[in-house]
Amino acid sequence: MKRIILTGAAGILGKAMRKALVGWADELVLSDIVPIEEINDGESFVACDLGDFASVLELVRGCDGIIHLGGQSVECSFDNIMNGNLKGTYHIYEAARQLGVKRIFFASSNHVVGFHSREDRLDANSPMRPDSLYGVSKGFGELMAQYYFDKFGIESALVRIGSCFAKPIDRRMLSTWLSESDLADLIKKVYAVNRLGCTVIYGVSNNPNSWWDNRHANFVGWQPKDSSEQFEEDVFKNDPLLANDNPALLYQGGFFATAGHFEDK
Ligand code: NAI
Ligand code: 15L
Repeated sequence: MKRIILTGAAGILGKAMRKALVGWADELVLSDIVPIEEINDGESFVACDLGDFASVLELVRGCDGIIHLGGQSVECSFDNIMNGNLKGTYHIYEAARQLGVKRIFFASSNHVVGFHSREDRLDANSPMRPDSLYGVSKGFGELMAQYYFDKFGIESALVRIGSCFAKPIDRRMLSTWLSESDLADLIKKVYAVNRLGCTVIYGVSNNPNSWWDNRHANFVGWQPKDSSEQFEEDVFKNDPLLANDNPALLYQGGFFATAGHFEDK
């Protein structure tokens, strides 16, 4: 791989992917709205607010691919979501079109489908049922990607990441956990496959009780290796059972689905 941009490089997943992708690209161009002080060999840094098109255009110039992790990553005020996720995703795709970038890894979220019941088994054809304004913004990003594929041929992996952390910390995450190593492997597969199209992929490890079926994306060749099973005992010990009638238990998005609307200040 040549020159690849990593947006959101100062965030949780950005930091993890910097480590996991060492040596994979000729140059990993780190970008974030907050500064990153320590830059390693094979990396460079460009500060950029995704909400500012001129900055995004400069960021994307001369790159061969984009791993788009940047933006608002949980529920927040609409203004924040609009800047980082609505404008930000549009700016990434429009810059890619103007500058001829052909493939984007888009960090979507399970919260696009968070209002589905935990009884449902979902695949790429399941309807979006966002559980938050944040989830709506990720659905918007997926539609943006589909539009830029259909009209301009820009390929995307729409990766509905479950819960990507060092380890699952609650009972829900036993179903939704994605290991950092499986995520890094998915990024590599997305850039290695001959033809990607515009493909929804659930970003989830090989957990025993997953709600998501990735068979439609088998052609990408990604086989997650990790499983939340090894963490079950710890999670059961540390995360008390919620009452059966707690609505957060009904929905895949958990408390994203039950929390009230975030008030703009
Ligand atoms: P994070 O909040 O730690 O990182 C997001 C980064 O984006 C931050 O460093 C932040 O400074 C940057 N950012 C925010 N607004 C920006 C703007 N306007 N311009 C430029 N940069 C901006 O989030 P995390 O956990 O690393 O997630 C990365 C991506 O993956 C996010 O898009 C998130 O929605 C998505 N995701 C993550 C999941 C997880 O389990 N960690 C689950 C599902 C989706
Ligand atoms: C997300 O989309 C968030 O970015 C992350 O912080 C977690 O809350 C994750 O979903 C989750 O559902 O566990």
